[in-house]
Amino acid sequence: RRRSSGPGRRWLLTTPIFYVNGPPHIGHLYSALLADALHRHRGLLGPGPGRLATGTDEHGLKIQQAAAAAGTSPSELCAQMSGLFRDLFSRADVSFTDFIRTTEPRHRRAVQCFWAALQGRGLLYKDFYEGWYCTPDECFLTQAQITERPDAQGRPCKVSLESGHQVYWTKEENYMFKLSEFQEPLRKWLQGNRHVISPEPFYQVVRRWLEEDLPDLSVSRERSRLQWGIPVPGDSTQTIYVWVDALVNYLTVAGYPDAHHAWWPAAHHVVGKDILKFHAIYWPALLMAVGLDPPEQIYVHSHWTVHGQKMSKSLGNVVDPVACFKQYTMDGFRYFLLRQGVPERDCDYYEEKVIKLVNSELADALGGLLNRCTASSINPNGIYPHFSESCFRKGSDHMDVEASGRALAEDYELVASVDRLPLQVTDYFEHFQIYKALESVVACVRQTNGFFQRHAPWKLCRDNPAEKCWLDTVLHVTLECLRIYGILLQPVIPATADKLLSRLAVKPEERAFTDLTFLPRYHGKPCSFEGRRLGPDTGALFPRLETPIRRQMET
Ligand code: ME8
Repeated sequence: RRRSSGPGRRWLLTTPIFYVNGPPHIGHLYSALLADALHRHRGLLGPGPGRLATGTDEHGLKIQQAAAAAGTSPSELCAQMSGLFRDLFSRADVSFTDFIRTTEPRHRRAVQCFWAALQGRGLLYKDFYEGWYCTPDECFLTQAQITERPDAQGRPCKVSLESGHQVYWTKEENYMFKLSEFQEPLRKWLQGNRHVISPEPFYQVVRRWLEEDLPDLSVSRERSRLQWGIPVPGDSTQTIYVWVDALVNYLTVAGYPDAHHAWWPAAHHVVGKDILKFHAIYWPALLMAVGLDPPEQIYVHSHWTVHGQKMSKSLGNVVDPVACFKQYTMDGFRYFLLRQGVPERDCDYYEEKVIKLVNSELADALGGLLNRCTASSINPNGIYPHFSESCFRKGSDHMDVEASGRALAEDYELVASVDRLPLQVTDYFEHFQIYKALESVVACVRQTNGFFQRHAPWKLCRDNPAEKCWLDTVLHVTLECLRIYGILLQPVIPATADKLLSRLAVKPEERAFTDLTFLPRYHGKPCSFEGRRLGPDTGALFPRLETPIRRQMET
């Protein structure tokens, strides 16, 4: 039922393009990491072709005002801030294949062509428009969408119900897009594509929106008020609305207007819930309007809060991702965000939670397991030892411990769990439940630690042939488990997974989905790892992080 994977399937994964009115925070990083993990995971399933596009949204009143407040020009502010986003994503190992800035000539051309296509189809008209305008949200609001609240000086002022930002009564001549004509086509599209928006609760939200009236959409602003944007072709008094400009970025990165056919509509957009309406209503309608298909998939995620409060610059509680990388390492922080972030609901961030999670799952459970089966005391030759079928007998006599060697029922359960794991993980990724994929990997890691503990290989004597045979088998099974976890964790913690796989001597060309056959010897197939020398020991897989309390006591 998912069209995003499978051999030869194309995908164009995208993140929102981010406003450059401030530096990036962990919310922006989260969007990018979700898209990156999906992109990397699909790369494991087959080489693509796939693309991952991200970038910055640089036009609009918000940016114009931010530049004025900072005493700089919009283009300087944009260049500086866009650079921060690009650096952050490069540093965070986001494997983007394109980074778009809406101030680039290729984008200006795409937007103007798109506009001409709308106009050519008779879907734009000019009209006087008046209403409450919210600059931070860059949109007009109806009476029902605003409320009155005192400002900092206690004076009453009108604010947006949804965002709380102040609104102003604005009257101007605008181009209008005949959005209302697309209410029915949008409903049909949603009905025919029940999985196009996930998670499911967001699909329902959009369906409900479409039950209400869908008024035409103002798609330009007077140039006298907004100069920082793309001019309407043939009308120098108007600037194209920043949201039309922004949404078209997805076509720009697909090669519009000349070369997008190979990539459109294979677009899979990752977006925050705050911009769902733009992506699930306006964007599909605009695409239909120019004769293009809506995107194949819209993945929606919720927000990060800090100690229960929404992250915002005015509250001063914005979490700086670069500081987090320093404190928790890059993979540690990637792991935390993707393991703890649940797209359906807002998630709370606090430092102790990061440290606890990363220490327990990456340093102790995964790192500890690797340590245990590669330690020179237990694996003195530093190899991937042989697996003995007679020690770990399979078949009808599984439960017959006496007759079938030393394996126990729980050991077969472990094998069954790890056998199932790759498909389970893939299914979770395809359903945008990366946190569940990680949960299932961790459950297996813990099961493997249990297996190791249960058989206490450190108590076995290498000089006794029967015990050595079993010892080798326990090590072989454990290493096989780790090989599977390493491959499956690549999309989330690429550097740590590389370290793990390199330690296991898994070659770069042996790390794809097709290499996920677990414990081939148990399944009667040859194993190319048996007898292989392990890779060099480069120290602990994951450093234990210090808790703030301990750090405090030390200073
Ligand atoms: O809306 N938690 O840009 P933007 C999680 N330029 N994600 C968060 C977040 C938080 N606290 N805060 C922001 C725009 N995000 C437009 C988009 S797309 C054609 C144009 C993420 O800089 C989330 O994905 O305000 C949200 O949708 C996006 O950043 C908005 O970034």
